[in-house]
Amino acid sequence: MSQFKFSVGPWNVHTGADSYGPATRSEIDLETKFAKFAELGFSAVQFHDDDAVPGLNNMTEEEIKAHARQVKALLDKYNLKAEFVAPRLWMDPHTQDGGYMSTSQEDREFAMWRSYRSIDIAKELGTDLIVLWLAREGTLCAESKNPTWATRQLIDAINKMLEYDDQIRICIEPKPNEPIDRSICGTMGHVMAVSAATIDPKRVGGNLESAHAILAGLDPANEIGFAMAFGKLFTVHLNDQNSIRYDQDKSFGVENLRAAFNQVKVLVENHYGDKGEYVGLDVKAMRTTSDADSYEHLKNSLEVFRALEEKVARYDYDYANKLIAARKFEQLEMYTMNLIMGLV
Ligand code: XUL
Ligand code: MN
Repeated sequence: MSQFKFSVGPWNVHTGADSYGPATRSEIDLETKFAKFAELGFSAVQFHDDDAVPGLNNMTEEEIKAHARQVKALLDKYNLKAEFVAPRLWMDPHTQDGGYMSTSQEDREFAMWRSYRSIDIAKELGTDLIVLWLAREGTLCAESKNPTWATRQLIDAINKMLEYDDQIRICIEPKPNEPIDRSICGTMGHVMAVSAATIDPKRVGGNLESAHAILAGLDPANEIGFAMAFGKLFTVHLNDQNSIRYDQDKSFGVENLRAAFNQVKVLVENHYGDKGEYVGLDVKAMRTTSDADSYEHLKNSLEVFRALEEKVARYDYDYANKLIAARKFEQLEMYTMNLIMGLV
């Protein structure tokens, strides 16, 4: 049994299409995904605004809320909660050059409209958390944006969301690149600085995704620990990533088990989950996976997380602290390796 509650998004069960080829698996409807998420042991679902309310651009505010209420009823049916809603500011023609930092005022207004609607949807789904994955908030052409102006645009946009609703919490999911070339807010350090500059810093935190930290050349466990030092790790997206390549969203721990162990260890040591935080997975099945195995990567990630949780529970802190005091780091390293390998 795990001490944590887990969450996952509908996009984590997908058709396998990538930039170079078509779908390799069939579409699965939302209710079927909910049923399977519950069966696998997930407690909550993460949403983009249009995962919850498809086609919201062409709906009135009341129609959007009414549709969100139907999704809430479906969640209730499977005893699932909604964890967060994230405005999808990267698929629409209006977000070609980003949202809050777009060079077009009309597009910036569209980004705010989607953000306000995401807050409305979140409230109907019973969550106070908005995630901002800043997909295109940066530059494709370095000279196209003044980074100082762009950073202030982000702070202003967040302030407007905080003013729109006095309960909502905003959680930035930083990523250093992809699909844009250079992000404006690419790491957890950036997120903490932006948070501090808003009108209500305690309502603005971060979502650390393992793969995004690795893409930035940083250690995911240290990024988690950094945000937790400020009490601002509102959620996590655990997964894995083979070095600095395209964003892979591999199953948790499959590339670097020691780094995965240290992510679980830092979460446990700092009482992640005590304020109701979920352990979110943001993992994708391989393109070669069959329809029948559409959920295997979720099962595998949960299994790896729980196995590492057991390893952390068995971690001999007295022994480790003695080694640390004597600066016997070779022995400390090997103790950790032996624990992970199942040799102690
Ligand atoms: C993209 C990514 C997104 C966000 C949600 O890299 O991680 O799926 O987690 O918008
Ligand atoms: Mn993510």
